[in-house]
Amino acid sequence: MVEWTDEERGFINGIFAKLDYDDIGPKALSRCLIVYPWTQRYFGGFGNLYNADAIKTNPMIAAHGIKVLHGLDRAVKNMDDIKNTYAALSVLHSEKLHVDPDNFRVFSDCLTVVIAAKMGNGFTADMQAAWQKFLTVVVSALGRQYH
Ligand code: HNI
Repeated sequence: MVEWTDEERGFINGIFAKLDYDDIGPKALSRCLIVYPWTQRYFGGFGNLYNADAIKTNPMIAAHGIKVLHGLDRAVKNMDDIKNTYAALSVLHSEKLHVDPDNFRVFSDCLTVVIAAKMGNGFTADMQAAWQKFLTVVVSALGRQYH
């Protein structure tokens, strides 16, 4: 089981408290689709992904980015049991959506880049350390039902 210090909990809650889902969600997902174009294959039904501008202005991608960030809420609210919290979501991504679990890491890196850009110098190394740990646990939990 993952242990969290009070400081780590404080950093993670602090980042989420300031997170503008409607801004960061679309930016993180569109960045993922642009930087790692193979991730576009899962969004074939999402309309125009023809180039970076099309991806950044695609309302379905924006909406989905917000949805994914709200998916992270569940982890913040259940920090001591992230594994079980994501059991069903892991099954969904594995068995129904067939998302390669490597992509969870790729997306989480994009999310970190977008948050760092937004927070600037406020995103300290200690904060990033807690944040990377949080995302590592999330990525691992989402990948757990793959076999
Ligand atoms: Ni993901 C649907 C959460 C990463 C592709 N995803 C969801 C839903 C949530 C969610 C919540 C909605 C489920 C439902 O309808 O019941 N996804 C998350 C989280 C992460 C993540 C928390 C990582 C932090 N998903 C990814 C990645 C990809 C991905 C990296 C592909 C590259 N997800 C999808 C697709 C769907 C999806 C595709 C279905 C979309 C749709 O509406 O058809």
